[in-house]
Amino acid sequence: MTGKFITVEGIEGVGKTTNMEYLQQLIMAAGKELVVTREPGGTPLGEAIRTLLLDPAYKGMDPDCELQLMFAARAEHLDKVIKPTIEAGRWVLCDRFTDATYAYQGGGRGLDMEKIAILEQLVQGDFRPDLTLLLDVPVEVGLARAGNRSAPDRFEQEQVEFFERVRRAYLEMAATHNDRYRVIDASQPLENVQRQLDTVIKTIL
Ligand code: T5A
Repeated sequence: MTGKFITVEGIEGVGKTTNMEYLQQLIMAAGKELVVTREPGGTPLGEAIRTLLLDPAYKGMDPDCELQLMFAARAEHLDKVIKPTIEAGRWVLCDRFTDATYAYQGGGRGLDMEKIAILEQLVQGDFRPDLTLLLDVPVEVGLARAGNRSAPDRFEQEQVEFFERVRRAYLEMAATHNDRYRVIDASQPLENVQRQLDTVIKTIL
């Protein structure tokens, strides 16, 4: 039996990291073996690519270069971590995946969605998440939460309008792919967010 592939998405500061820990507890409490990972990253090579992608020294990186680095890291991640884990019957919980590319490089940077779809097909074939949890908050809430931390990375230095486009792209994808997407109102206090996550995870368990 193969495992499940669950992804967590949203703009900066929605609470992905905070809620990944909670999701991990829920899934493991149900007796599932689970690997928790993230994108860009998840492998030694992917983490090296992540460092390049987030480094403010590369402000102004060509958007096509950014796009292809995302998929380069993803190809390695799929080959070394995601697919072998799922094939072994274990579950994978991933902080961001290809929907982030549609939202950030497509929505945010304005790259052609068709170009992203071609790379998606090339790197993934028909492989898609079983469940995508979109943590949604108004941009000003997410940025205020994210802003309480250390120095901003290359993406966090973008303007509010960029994140408005990212959020809009996520919500459009959630409407289009409503078979696998669940939208969580992450502007609520943490215990309410976790209650929503409980309900969704029970359906897949
Ligand atoms: N990217 C990634 C692309 O452009 N294309 C791609 O294809 C991919 C895969 C990666 C960057 O790469 C880009 C997108 C990103 O910019 P990242 O580290 O994955 O970066 O993403 P970030 O969004 O930067 O992660 P953050 O750490 O900023 O946000 P989180 O994890 O969503 O937020 P978290 O959990 O750290 O919470 C932020 C603060 O809010 C509080 C927390 O305690 C914390 O202080 N908080 C709440 N406060 C009140 N109420 C709640 N309900 C709260 N939930 C959390």
